[in-house]
Amino acid sequence: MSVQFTHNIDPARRDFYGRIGERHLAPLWQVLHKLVTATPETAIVPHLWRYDALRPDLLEACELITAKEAERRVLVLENPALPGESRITKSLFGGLQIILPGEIAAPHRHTQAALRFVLEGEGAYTSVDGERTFMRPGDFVITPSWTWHDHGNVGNGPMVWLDGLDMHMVKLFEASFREGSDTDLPSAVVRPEGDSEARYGANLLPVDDGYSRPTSPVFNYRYDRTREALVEMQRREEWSLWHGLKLKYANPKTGDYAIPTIATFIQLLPRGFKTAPYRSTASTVFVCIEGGGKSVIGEGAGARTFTWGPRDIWVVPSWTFVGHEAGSDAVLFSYSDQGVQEKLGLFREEKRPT
Ligand code: 1HN
Repeated sequence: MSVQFTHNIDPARRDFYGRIGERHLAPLWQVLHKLVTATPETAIVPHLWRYDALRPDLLEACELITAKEAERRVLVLENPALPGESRITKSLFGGLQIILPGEIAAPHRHTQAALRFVLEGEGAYTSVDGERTFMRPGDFVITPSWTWHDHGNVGNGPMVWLDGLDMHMVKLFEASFREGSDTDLPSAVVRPEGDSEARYGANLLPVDDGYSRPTSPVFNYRYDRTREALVEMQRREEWSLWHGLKLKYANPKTGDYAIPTIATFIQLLPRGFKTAPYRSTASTVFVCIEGGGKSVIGEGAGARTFTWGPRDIWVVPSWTFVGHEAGSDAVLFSYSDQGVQEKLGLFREEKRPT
């Protein structure tokens, strides 16, 4: 049966929407195409944080608040399109944490999983479930969901790292729990430093270990080993047109991403290399650890070009083309929600021919 309208239907419709609204009902047809878009519509914008420009702010924060009072002295990297939401992408948190010599960040645990990517300094440790790891620039360190963790700086200078958390996924699912401790003391050391790396980081796996977390049991992927692998592979001069030489940080027990909710990668772009335009549904945070270059993000008149060097951080939104060009041999760390999207069958990518 087809309906023919012979008069102006709009007032009747508005009246109807008003009446059903009182009963918490709404017409889908008014919002369908905002909800189900033909292609991804991103709420975030590309942005670059230059480390040298924000380092004074980190140091000033140290004059204004102690690590103890702050619990974690972190400056949040806020996507400019989403101020006040503590989002670097729609699903992920990014922030820079600074800890001074003699300070500790007391033990706590939460269901949000965290990564640390070390930018500056040495002499600070992170402890996870009673094992410490001392961190150095370029190290990728994991705090799995619901594990006790604390940090301490026993070195001589400030130490800074990037914190990445799956916070907004946990928020979406309304699955956040946290617990603090009532002491200001570091957590007890119950396993020797290097224990996890020895058991799980040497292409060997213990039998009968009872380890059942979905997160990698290796909790520090040290940069000296990562870099050695990249340098060795570079000799073969085999490059992905879209990624250069790119590797994912893997959980040795499962082959999955090291953190189930946050995909992490390391990537080498040799001097002069220019990647072909690439886009995916995973908004991605990039960090330069070595070298320098530029990234072109977007297309046509709206394209942005970011020039980056060591410790700079930038974000590429979902379904936005990006091409990188290395001015010198460059190493990039990156993190995104790609692994979650893959598991849900949502991940898509497009590789432009060159
Ligand atoms: C957190 O627990 C840490 O443990 C760092 O170092 C950053 C950002 C939001 C929520 C919890 C840490 C964090 C955080």
